[in-house]
Amino acid sequence: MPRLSAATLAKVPAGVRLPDYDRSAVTAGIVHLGIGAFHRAHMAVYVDDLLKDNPDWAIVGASLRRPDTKEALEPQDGLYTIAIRDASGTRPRVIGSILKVLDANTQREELLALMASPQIRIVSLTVTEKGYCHDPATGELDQGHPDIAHDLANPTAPRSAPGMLVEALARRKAAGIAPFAVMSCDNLPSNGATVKRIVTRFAALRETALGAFVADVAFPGTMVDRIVPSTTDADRETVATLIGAQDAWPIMTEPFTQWVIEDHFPQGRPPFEKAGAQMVADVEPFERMKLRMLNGSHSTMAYLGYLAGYEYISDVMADADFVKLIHGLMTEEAMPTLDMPGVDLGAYRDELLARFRNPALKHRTWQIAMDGSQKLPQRLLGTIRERLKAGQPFERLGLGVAAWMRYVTGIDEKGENIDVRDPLAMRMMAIAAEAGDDAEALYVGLAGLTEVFGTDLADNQTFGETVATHLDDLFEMGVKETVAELVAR
Ligand code: CS2
Repeated sequence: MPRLSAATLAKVPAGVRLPDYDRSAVTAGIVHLGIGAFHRAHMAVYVDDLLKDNPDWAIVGASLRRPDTKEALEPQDGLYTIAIRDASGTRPRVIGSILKVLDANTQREELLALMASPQIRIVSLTVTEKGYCHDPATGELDQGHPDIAHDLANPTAPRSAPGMLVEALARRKAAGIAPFAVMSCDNLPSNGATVKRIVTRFAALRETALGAFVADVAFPGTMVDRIVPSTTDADRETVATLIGAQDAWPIMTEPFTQWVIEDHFPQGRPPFEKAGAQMVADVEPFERMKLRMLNGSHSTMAYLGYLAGYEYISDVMADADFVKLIHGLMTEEAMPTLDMPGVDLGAYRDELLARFRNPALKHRTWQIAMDGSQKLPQRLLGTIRERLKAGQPFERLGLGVAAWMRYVTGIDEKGENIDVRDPLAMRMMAIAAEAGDDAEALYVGLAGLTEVFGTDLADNQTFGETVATHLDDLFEMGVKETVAELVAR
């Protein structure tokens, strides 16, 4: 079977949607840092919808860590398939909006030169939570981060996302070229304002005047949503059969997609709204809703579900006790903290539950469990803080936190090792080893991670009692019993 590429595109069976524009006639207006599966299922698809009428907004992608996406897409001329899955089947579409992928490690100069050129008016990012080198509890730049130390010592050869952005902006400043807008598409709270604070701080550490320059750059906030499980070899075979060509890295996703964007692009932007994005003046309420409802549920299901032996989110959703727990978490604990005029939160919740049930999606609990130390603050802890302040209970959210603590011990209920992926994994496992089977000691050790819990939660007695009691139950009764007991109350 031939490899998907510009030359083989004509052989893709009729019925598979292909780029509806001349790819040789479009030019890049966007550089995207962190060209992973999420970007390729989300923003790149919106841009693909728009290129026919807006040919100067194509994307050049860059990977800051591994060159694997470049290696997969280069022989395919940047073309790849998204496969949209639900109970009714798998529908492929070929995307052409990514013109080229650069590896920041080996092509740093080419990437920085492009970012500094006037044709690039937006630099967007999906570098995951940890890619911003910040303290998740405070949202401030982590000045002790090794990549930040490296980039401050070598500002013209940066390796972190903040370092890349600031070096490109410094070059624009020196050349008298207006700055690009920086658009984070990661699941951070107030992602625009947070990333602006981090990047401006980094710039100021380089040079005061550069800090002032970056303080005036536009950092529009976004709420992004589409569930994107990692691709498996079985997925590659399915896609090859559907499109009649080999695609080294197709992207599997769900029908649902949402993008809410703060409309702040001084150098212009593609008409994202024509592709279905919502352009708003303030994106924060949407982000908060999504992080607390979708991602808070996801993380809770990931830790409890993994420990209960459920491989996929759809397996978790087949357990009536877990469904009750998640329904309650959203309805009783998250929804009352949200102020969303004009949005039917009950309908939003029901749609989320239906998406979680999608049997074709095969979204691993283990995948969502990754990097919990970077995710917990905005997904569960912010909601808990508000409930604490209002004197309201948060049993289900507290169980989610306890399940994370149980998970990061690295040993499951059968005594088998868990492959815990997290920047703090080593520290957390050392804390767990020290605590042994003492739930209270484990709670105290982990709650002492101030970059996750700040100092307020660790000192809060109600928080401590709620989480430590659930943690004790998880050890004593196991996950399924603990969930059953809580939802029966
Ligand atoms: C998930 C998200 O992996 C995770 O942590 O919760 O990636 C989730 O699928 C997306 O935010 C959905 O938009």
